[in-house]
Amino acid sequence: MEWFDKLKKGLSKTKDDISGKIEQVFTFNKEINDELFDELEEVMILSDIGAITTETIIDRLKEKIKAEKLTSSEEAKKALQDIIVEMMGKGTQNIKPEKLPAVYLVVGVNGVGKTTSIGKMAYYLKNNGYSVMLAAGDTFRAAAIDQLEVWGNRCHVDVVKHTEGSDPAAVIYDAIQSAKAKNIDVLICDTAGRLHNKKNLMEELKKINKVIEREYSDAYKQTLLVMDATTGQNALSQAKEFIEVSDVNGLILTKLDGTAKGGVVVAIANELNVPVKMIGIGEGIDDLQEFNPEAFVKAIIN
Ligand SMILES: Nc1nc2c(ncn2[C@@H]2O[C@H](COP(=O)(O)OP(=O)(O)O)[C@@H](O)[C@H]2O)c(=O)[nH]1
Ligand SMILES: [Mg+2]
Repeated sequence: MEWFDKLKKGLSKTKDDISGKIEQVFTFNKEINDELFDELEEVMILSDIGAITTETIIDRLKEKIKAEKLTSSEEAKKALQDIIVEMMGKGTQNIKPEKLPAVYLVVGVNGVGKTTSIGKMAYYLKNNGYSVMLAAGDTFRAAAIDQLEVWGNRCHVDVVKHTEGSDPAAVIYDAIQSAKAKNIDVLICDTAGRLHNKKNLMEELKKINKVIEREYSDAYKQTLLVMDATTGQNALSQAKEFIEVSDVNGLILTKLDGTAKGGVVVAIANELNVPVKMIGIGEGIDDLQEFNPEAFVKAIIN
């Protein structure tokens, strides 16, 4: 299946809703007037684009309509598409390492899809010719370690683990030694997201980062934040908190198959200074896609 088709299929719920609604605004209002802007604003906010980004987009749309003397709503729709594409940036994003060896630290709150995404990332990277190893840095529950092992078996990659309740930084330490010994290209580290407060989480991540910097200073290091698209604007505020406390290099946006909204992707592009690298569009092993902003915009406005 072509990747564009797959993205479209994965976004089908998003498409029926956000895109269907945007389409309706432009079909019902043939002329450009206040009603069109009001309806557009409402649809965009309801689709998780959020008030701040919606306002920015509507303002730019009004300016563009004026500057280019657009008169039909069809032209306005095209202008809207251009504005959002410009906001999102061009070029396909992915998680291929810029140099080797690489170490990826995967962070995010509980339940967003970290462990599942790590499994899919391992599969994706292996398919692209990289050797991969996983580190079970979420030691909070035995089930979390088992879950990562299941993914390791599925992808035929080694998983370095300790027992439940052990120190995550020690797991990462061992995994780094093992990755070095086996000449692994990419080591992906799982982490817990269920620490009860921000201070604890910060301290744990700090400790892990210290180990990585000390033991693997030459490695290409990336901190990837996983966000659940179905939580809309909440995902955005969670992300802002993580970005405040750690250097996040990229975002993995999961569960885009599970939301009829999807506008949060646009809000992320406008409000966070971190690129979306990959998107999750299902629970299967190959349901993690490289992110192409332009294709995404075309899937929601056409
Ligand atoms: N539909 C769908 N479900 C997902 C996706 N990514 C993760 N999940 C599900 O979300 C749930 C939580 O995932 P998990 O990886 O355990 O989250 P973690 O706590 O962040 O490690 C699981 O049931 C996953 O199968 C996705 O892209 N689409
Ligand atoms: Mg997990």
